Amino acid sequence: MNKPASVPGHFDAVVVGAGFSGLYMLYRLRQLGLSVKVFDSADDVGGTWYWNRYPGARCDIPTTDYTYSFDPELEKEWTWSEKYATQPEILEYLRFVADRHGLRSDIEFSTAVTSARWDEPEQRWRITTDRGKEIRCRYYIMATGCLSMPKSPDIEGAGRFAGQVYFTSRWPHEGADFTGQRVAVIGTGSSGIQSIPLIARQARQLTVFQRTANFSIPAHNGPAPADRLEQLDVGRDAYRHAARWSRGGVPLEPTDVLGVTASESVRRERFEAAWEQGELFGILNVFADQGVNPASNDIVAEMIREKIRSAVKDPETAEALCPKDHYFGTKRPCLDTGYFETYNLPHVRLVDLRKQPIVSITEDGIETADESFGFDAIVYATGFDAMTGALVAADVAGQDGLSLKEKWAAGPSTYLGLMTAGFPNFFMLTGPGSPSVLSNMTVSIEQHVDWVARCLEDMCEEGLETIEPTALAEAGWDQHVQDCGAITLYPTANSWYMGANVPGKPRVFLPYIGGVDAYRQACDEVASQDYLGFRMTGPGGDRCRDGVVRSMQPDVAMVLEFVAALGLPPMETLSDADARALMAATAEGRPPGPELGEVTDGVIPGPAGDLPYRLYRPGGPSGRPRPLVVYFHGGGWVLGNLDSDDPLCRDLCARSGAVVMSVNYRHAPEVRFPAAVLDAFAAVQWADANATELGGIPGQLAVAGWSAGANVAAVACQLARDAAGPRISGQLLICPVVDSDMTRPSYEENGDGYILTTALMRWFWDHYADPADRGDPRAAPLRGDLEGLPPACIVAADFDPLRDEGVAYARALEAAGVPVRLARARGHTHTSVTMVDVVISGAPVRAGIGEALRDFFPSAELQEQVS
Ligand code: NA7
Repeated sequence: MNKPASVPGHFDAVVVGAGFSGLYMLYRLRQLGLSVKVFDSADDVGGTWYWNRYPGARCDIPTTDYTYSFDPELEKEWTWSEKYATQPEILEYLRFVADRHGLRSDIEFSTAVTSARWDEPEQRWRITTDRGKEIRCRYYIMATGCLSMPKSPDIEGAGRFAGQVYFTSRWPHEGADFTGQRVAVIGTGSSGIQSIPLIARQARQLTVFQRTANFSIPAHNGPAPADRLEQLDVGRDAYRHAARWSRGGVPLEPTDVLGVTASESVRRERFEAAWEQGELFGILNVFADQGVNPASNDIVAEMIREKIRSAVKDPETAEALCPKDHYFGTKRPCLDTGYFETYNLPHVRLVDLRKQPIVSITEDGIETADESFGFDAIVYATGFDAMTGALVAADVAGQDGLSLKEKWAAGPSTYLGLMTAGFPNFFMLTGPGSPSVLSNMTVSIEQHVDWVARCLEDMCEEGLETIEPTALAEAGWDQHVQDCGAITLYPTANSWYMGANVPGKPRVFLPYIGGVDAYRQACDEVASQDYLGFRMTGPGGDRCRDGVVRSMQPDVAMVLEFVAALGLPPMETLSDADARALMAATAEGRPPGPELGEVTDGVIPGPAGDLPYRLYRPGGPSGRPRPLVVYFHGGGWVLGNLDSDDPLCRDLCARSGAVVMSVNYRHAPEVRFPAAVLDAFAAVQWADANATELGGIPGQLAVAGWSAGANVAAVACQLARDAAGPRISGQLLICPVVDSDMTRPSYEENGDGYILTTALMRWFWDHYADPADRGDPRAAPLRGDLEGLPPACIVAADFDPLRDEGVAYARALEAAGVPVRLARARGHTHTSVTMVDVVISGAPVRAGIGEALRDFFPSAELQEQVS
C-alpha cells in the first residue's frame, strides 16, 4: 500500500496521467515506499485509451505484445481476445490492472494539474490543480502520453458549423449514431483510417477530406497469432526479454536483405509475407535498407501502391489514395480493416485536398476551392500536438522560473528523453528523445518507469534528493537523437514525428530512432556510470560525473560493431601480403560511389618508373576544362592503391566538379621513405605540366589525400613551395599523418577499437621510415617551415588517433599565415568519413570537403557547375 503523506498535501511524488505509464509508475513508486498522488483529468484510468473512443479504435501493435510484463500473474489472468484489441478491451484491461493492484486509491480523477513551480529553497515542486488544491512534492513525473494533446482544428471557420462536431480524440462516451446522416471526415491518419469503414456503415453519405494520402496495410485482425501465443506459452520470460532488447519492442529478427540488391522474386516474397502478416514492424522490415535508402524504400512503397490500386475500383480515387509525397514509414503507417475497399461503396467519396483545398467550414458544411458540401456531422480526425504538446501545455516552470515552453521554444531538449536541465526532479515518461512512439509503447513505458524507480531508489540509498541533467550531457543526447534521425529518411517527411503537423511548431525530429535496445543500453550505462551526465545533490553530498553518453555517429558505431563481430586479426600482426589482401577483401562488395562522366586509367612517368593513375571526370559537358585535383590514397604508405580509394575519389569528383587524378606511389616496406613523397611531388609536377591534356585548367591545381596519402600531399605542397613551383591552389588533407610523435592524447584516447589503432600506426611508421628519418619534414610535415603554403582544408575525426596532429597542423598553418579550414568530423573515425554510401553520416562531412575544394578555385564556373 502507498505510504500516506506525512504532512497533508506533501507527497514524495506526484504523477500526472493514469494511463499505461502513470499506472505502472504509481505501482513502482509504492514499491519504493514513497507517498504518491496521481492526477488525471479523466474520470477513470486509461489515458489515451480513455479518450480515443472513436469507432474502430484499436492498438496497432499486436496485443500480445502491447501489454504489461511486470506482473507474471497478471499475464496469466488476462487473455486478449483479438490480435489487435479494441479500445474498449484495452480500457477494460487497464481497469483490471488498476483494480488488481488497488491503484485507484492514490489517483485523483477529474482533476487536472494546472501549474507546477520548482521551489528552489524548499527543493520541492509546488503543484496546483483545477480544483484549487496546492500540493508539494519532491518528484514530479509526467505520464501524460505522446498523443494526448489534440491538435486544434486549424481550419478557417471551424467554429461556425451548426451540425454535430466530433473529434476522434475526444469521442463522446455515449457514442455517435450517424444513421441516415451526411458525414464528413477530415484527416486520414490512423484515427481516420480506422474509423472511416465503420462510419461508412452507418452514414447515408460519407465524404472523406484527405490532405495527405497515407500508407496503410490490412491488419488481418482475428484471434491472436497462434505462433506468438505458443512462443509465450513455452517461454514467456525469454519472449519478454527478447522484446526488451529488440529494436522496436517486439521480438523480430532483423533482416540483412537489401532492397536495392535483392532479386525481384526475393523482394516480392518478402513483401507478400509481411503484407499477409499484417504487422507494422514486419512491413517496416521487408528490407534492411528501406528506412535509409530511397531506392529501396520505393520498392516497398510501390508494392503498397499496387495493392491500393487493385483494391479501389475507381482509378482516379485509387490514384489519389496512393501516397507519393513521403517515403514509406516516415509518417506512421496505419493498419486497417477494409479501409481502401470502403471507397468502392457508392455513398463514399474521397475529396483530395491537394486538388481542392478547404477554403472554409461553413454553417452547414465545408467549402473547398471547387465545391460546397452540406453535412449533418463533421468528424475531425486531425491528430495531435504529439510528444511535446501535453508537456509544454502543463505549465511547468523550473529553476529561475523558466518554463518548459520557453526552454523548448526552438524544440525540445532532453537527456535520454527522461529529464531536462533546469528542471530538477522533473521526469518525463516516454518523452521526446526516447524511442516512445517508434516502439512498442508498453515496453518503452516499462523501461522508463523502471529506470526512474531505480534512480530514485539509488538516490534514496545515497542520501541524494535532487537530480538534474547537465547542459553538456543534454546537448550531447540531443545531438545523438538528431544524428540517429539524420541517417534515415524520416526527417524528410512532414510528419508529426517532425512536429510538422502543427503550424508554427519547430521542425525537429522528436523520437529516438536508434532502437529500444540501443536506448536501453545507453540508459543502463548512464546509471552504472554513477549517473553519468546528471548532477545530484542532497545530505549524502553533491556529485556530478559530467559527460556525454553517446558521441559517435550511430552508423559509425554500427560499422565498428560489424567489424568487431568479424573477429579479424589485428592488421599489424599480419604479413605485408596478407594485410594487403585483407584491405582488398574489405573493399569487395562495397557501394561503388557515384556515377561520373568518365573514368580512365593511365600511367605517368615517375622518378623511378611509371606511376599508375586514374582520372575522374564529372558528368556534364564533355571536354570542358575544369580545375584539377591530384589525389593520393591512404594505407599507411604500405597498403592501398587506385582501387582502394576509388569510391572516395568518385565522390570528391562529383561533389567538387573538379577533375580528380588519383596517383599511386611506391609503397613501403619494398621502397621506403622518401620514395612516396618523391613520387607524389613528381606526380604533381607532371599534372601541372599536362593539365590541358588531363582536361584541367592550367594553373588551377590542388592536391588532396587521405591518411598517409594526405601526408604525401602535405609534403608535396612544401616541396612545391621550396622548388618555386608548381603553384598549388589548395591542399585537402583528410585525417592526415603529419607528425611521427605518437604521444598526443588522441593516440591514447583513440588508440584501440576504431580500426586505425596506435599499434597499427606504429607498424606503418616502422615499415615506412627509419627512426632517424621520422623527424624529417618530408616525413613529418608539421616539423617543416609552413610559411607560404597553399590554403588548406584539414579534416580531423573525433575518434582518430591522428586527430590531434591534424588539429596541430591546422593551428600551425594558421600561425604561419596560411588560410585554413578545419573540418571536425564529429563522431567519426579515421576511416568512416571515406566510406561512401556505407556510412551515411559521412556525407555531410564530404559535402563540406567538396565545398572546400571548390573554394580553392575562385573561378565562378566551378561554383556554378555543382549545385
Ligand atoms: P495523424 O496521424 O496525425 O493524422 C491526422 C490526419 O489529419 C492527417 O491525415 C492530417 O493530414 C490530417 N489533417 C490535420 N490537420 C488537417 C487540416 N487542417 N486539414 C486537413 N487535414 C488535416 O493523427 P491520428 O489521430 O490519425 O493518429 C495519431 C496516431 O495515433 C497514429 O499515428 C498512431 O500512432 C495512433 P497531413 O498528413 O498532416 O497532411
